[in-house]
Amino acid sequence: MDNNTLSETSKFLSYILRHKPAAIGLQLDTEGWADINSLIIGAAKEGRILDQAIIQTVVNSSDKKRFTLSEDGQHIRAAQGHSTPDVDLQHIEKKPPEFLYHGTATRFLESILQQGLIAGSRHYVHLSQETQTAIAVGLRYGKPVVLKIESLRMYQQGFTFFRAENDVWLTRHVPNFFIYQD
Ligand code: HQG
Repeated sequence: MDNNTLSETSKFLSYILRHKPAAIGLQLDTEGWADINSLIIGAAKEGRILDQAIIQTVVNSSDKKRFTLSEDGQHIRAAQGHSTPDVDLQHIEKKPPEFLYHGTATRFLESILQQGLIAGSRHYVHLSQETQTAIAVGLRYGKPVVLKIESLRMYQQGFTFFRAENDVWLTRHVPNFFIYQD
């Protein structure tokens, strides 16, 4: 499979497994799992040809380990990033490191420094342990800027943090007084 097809298929799977399973008549369970056969059948109805091998290739080649296969190999889910209300993935709660980072675009700064970081349409605010990841995330929306979050101080004050299967850190909201421009 060439890189374009790979990336396009990965985006399709992200869209279906995080945001709109109903677009292909697919049902996810509350932990976000989809039956792979149903996924293949649903996709085919929309003219998109998938099979086990293609799905396996996308899962294996995902730089961010976006997808997880179940142990029986018959189910797949997105590791994080959901917006669909069907899913309430029980991420593992974890004590965060002293600082975590959030990449965004400069044009969102003013609003973020006023309201703090909000999850928007997703279930959580996404944070990373390294600044490089944050820069790449910020680049998606324009000129990137990296925000440094006082995650340990938040945790000590009762905020909950989770670490997804692919090491993305999640929390519900980051008030502005824990946010610094790096
Ligand atoms: C911004 C990708 C104005 C926030 C990445 C972001 C990530 C505010 C945008 C994952 C705001 C939401 C998630 C406020 C937050 N005012 N703007 N108060 N609070 N924002 O895409 O974190 O490649 O929903 O800074 O790697 O950018 O898809 O979240 O710019 O891990 O696997 O609102 O998506 O992963 O955008 O990205 P998103 P995100 P994948």
